[in-house]
Amino acid sequence: MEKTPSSSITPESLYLNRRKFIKTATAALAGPLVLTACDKVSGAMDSALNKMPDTKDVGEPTPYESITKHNNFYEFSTGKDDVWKLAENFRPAPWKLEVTGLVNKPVTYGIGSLMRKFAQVERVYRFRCVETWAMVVPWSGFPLADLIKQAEPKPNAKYVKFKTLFDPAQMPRQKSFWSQWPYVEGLRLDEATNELAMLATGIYGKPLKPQCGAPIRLVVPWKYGFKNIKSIVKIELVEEAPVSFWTKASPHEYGFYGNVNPEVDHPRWSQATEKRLGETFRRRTLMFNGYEKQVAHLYEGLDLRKNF
Ligand SMILES: Nc1nc2c(c(=O)[nH]1)N[C@H]1C(S)=C(S)[C@@H](COP(=O)(O)O)O[C@H]1N2
Ligand SMILES: [Mo]
Repeated sequence: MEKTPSSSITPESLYLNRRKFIKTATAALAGPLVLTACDKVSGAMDSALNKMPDTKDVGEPTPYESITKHNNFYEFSTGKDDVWKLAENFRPAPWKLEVTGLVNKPVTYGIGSLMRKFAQVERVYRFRCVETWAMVVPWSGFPLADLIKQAEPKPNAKYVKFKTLFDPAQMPRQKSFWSQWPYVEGLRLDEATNELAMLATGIYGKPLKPQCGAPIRLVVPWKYGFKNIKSIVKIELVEEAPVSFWTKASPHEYGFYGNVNPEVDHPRWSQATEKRLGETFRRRTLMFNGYEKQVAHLYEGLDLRKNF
């Protein structure tokens, strides 16, 4: 194998090399690269990588540089290109994630303990913002269902409510009265325990950057981006549907479900097509963002035109 100059080792080439490595099992050559890409969780990740869904039906993962430089994070900015800079000094450690509400076993985790307790997986998912930009992200983390099962929901628990950190000293736009902070999101319990839903702690095998929702965020790939709440401090099992940050801000534009649907337009723009970061052409939007097989059964009997 040719020796790769370290300057040309981008996160993507590391990642792709690592995947090739898993497929061909030439451990001796690719080993050091694997460890550089993913030093903290390499043991757990290596076994999880074997179960990773193939990327071919989602296309090439979006370059790390694009994923980390184009963001939506209103706690820092209403812009997209300046979030990474404004979030640079955000401290994601130490961190506590509280799991509480209608559960038999309420618990508070640190990030390290979460990563040790729950089997780590890596999943390459489509991601679709309601504003029509899109990307393909290789997330690492663990299934949300595992954390919920561990807490043992009580029979009257019907929804899961998620809350972002409230810390105006670190998240400057929380000082404004423009909206009600902290950012809140919610899922039905059966959505939250669907196999696709995950809590992500990394991208391309590296810990999440602040702008991407460090240290832990929700990933629900069949829903619009706003459901994918960042920098979570609290997960609460509740009886009533939580009112999301964006639903509160503009209820006729952002509903509880937020399922990707090419046939239900946003009141101000079409949802029929989307544009992946770095591409110049537009792709057709897919029903449930391409995850119809895994999630359509959750919405049987619901009028999808009304449940935007
Ligand atoms: N706490 C919080 N979570 C959030 C947001 C936000 O402003 N605050 N923006 C949402 C929206 S609209 C999108 S599209 C995604 C963007 O995720 P990304 O910046 O990692 O691409 O984060 C979602 N999660
Ligand atoms: Mo978004």
